[in-house]
Amino acid sequence: MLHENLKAFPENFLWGAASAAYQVEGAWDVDGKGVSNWDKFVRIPGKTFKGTNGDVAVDHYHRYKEDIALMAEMGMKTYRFSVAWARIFPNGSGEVNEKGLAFYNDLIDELLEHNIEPILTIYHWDLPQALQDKYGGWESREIVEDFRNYCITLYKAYGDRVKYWVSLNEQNIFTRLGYQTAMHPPGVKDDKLFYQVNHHASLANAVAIKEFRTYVPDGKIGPSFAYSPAYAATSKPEDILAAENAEELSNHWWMDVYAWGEYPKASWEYLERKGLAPQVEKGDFALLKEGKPDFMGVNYYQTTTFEKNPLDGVTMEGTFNTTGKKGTMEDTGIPGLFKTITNENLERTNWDWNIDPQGLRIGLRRITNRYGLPILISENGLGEYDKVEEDGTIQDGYRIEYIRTHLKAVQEAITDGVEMIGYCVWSFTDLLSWLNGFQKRYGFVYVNQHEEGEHDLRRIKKKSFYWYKEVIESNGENL
Ligand code: BGP
Repeated sequence: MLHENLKAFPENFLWGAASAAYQVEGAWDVDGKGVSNWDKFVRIPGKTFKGTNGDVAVDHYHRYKEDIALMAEMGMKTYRFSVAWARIFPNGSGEVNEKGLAFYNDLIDELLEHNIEPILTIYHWDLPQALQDKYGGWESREIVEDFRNYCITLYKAYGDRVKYWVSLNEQNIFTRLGYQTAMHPPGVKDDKLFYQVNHHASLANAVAIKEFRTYVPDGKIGPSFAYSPAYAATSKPEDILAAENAEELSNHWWMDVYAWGEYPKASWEYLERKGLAPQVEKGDFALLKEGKPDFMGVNYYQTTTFEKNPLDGVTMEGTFNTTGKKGTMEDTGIPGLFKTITNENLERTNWDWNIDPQGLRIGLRRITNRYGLPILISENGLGEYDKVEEDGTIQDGYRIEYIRTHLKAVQEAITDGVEMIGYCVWSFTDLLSWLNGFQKRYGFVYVNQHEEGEHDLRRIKKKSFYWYKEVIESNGENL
């Protein structure tokens, strides 16, 4: 529907930005931190763009006060950050590292002193390597107990001050890239294991939420799901079915479990026939049902368009664009179910990500209709090259346009009746992009950090910084 007048953003709307420990902190071996799976993975030649790693990242560990001062200057209402498990438990379990606990304590206090609501992500992909070595990390059900212990430690330490929590960040991405495409640690390609690993992660997510009710009864918690709503390439029924298959196997496979504690039917039947369905033990579904979140966290970047894929069609082997050379992304799919196809109606970034604000509105409505949960947009933003002009400014009008149109879509969704908690832009400062180095930038604040050459890590406010400041000040009135 076309709206003549849009509803205003809610009074207490959380305007913010997000980050993740590995991508900003640096200080990878400082103050007793243990080694994470990413600390190890990035050292394998050829895994990341030009061999970049998070050893220093943007040194937020040492510069968080400067960064939070900038957030306050911008008027940010919330900051979503993640805790590095290996800072709290260098070995994943066992003895607590007090210095690690102290770091996030100080960070949280600093945020609160500046009236910025902390949103704490418990797990944003950096697993203590010790657990990978001990029992294969997510490959073993043993991880559920270690994760429970880690969560309870965080709830006890920070639950008095942190009221918004994200359990797992993009479970669908870290399991798929870790175990289906081998692009993330531990770099495995094994479909059967992928579904099993994912099941363990779902159990861990449910345990995290269950324990949360005891330790932080007045808080809110939910997962952050990487939602790419599925479109059909044409109105041909076989393409519509392909898109349905994709929506179910790539999206509902996770969101149904979060919201209802159930796997979607047709996908379960399909995986069982293929011998790929996860092994489920007695009590698993009861536990999953107990882990109902307070909100659905949504990380939205783009929609994906699908068409029919024959039984001998393309697989998940296609190249992913991690170089920033437009047009290098290849189609992927699952034979007999679906394959991706370029959507000619959409513009793309230099990393071949579709730019589709309307897709966000569509996605928000789908979630609302299916699950009836409030939504926190825990990530949305534009990764692009930025250039420091001779006068020292960064004119990122393209980023302003991206965020403005997506915010407009959020407002349209609000007008449609979607209950929105807040909106976190990815990201506040520039940071390390897992596979794409430092050249793919997302921040409102430029950080002088590069793959090669000069990198004094100085912070420069981009044009978008001043723009977002005004958006926040006016509570989104002048988009
Ligand atoms: C999400 C992750 C973030 C962030 C973002 C941008 O999937 O949760 O950690 O990296 O995507 O992705 P990229 O860095 O690949 O451009």
